[in-house]
Amino acid sequence: MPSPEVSRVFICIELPSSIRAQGDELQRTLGTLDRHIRWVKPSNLHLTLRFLGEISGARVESVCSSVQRVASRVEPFLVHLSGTGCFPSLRRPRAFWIGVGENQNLTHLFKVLEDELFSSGFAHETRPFSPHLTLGRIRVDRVSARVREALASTKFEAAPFAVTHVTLMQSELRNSGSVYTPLAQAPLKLT
Ligand code: 2AM
Repeated sequence: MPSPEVSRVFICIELPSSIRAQGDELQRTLGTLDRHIRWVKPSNLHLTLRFLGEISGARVESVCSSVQRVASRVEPFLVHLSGTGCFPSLRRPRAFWIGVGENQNLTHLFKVLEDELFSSGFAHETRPFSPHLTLGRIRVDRVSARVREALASTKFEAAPFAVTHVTLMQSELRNSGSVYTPLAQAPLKLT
């Protein structure tokens, strides 16, 4: 039986309500497109920096400290969400997402975090950092040409928003969907 001490966690950037509202609006527009698309609850929309999976309570404490140390060394910056796409491909879409414009500050934050986590014993992330905001997950292997075309032609553009803190988030998988609880919200360096 899994120990209650174990938590499923990830490190992310939380989004302002204006962006979540825009995501919600887009989900409503596409809502009835395909019953196999499971939309992420607007309150759960986030930008993942690093997924850590299930870790012990002691490691959660250590990651909290790491996140705080990293945040205190990185200045606030802007993120511009723009465009949409599918993972792994439009031909076999499993996740439908909003894209992040080229952003060296975001990549820098990811690298500093990655180094810090490596120093505290986590293996390096093997997948390239590919920032995105997942709007929906698709529960079938194939979708119709109509759905593919609708996803391919969907536009998204938001005003840049300021990233002011990094969050260590707990994710509990329930039948009704994921429940996210912030375990630490670390402010970026005060300028
Ligand atoms: P995704 O948005 O591309 O699905 C919480 O599950 C967050 O961690 C999601 O944003 C998810 O990315 C990300 N994540 C990365 N790797 C994951 C994995 N192996 N299992 C579940 N979530 C993962």
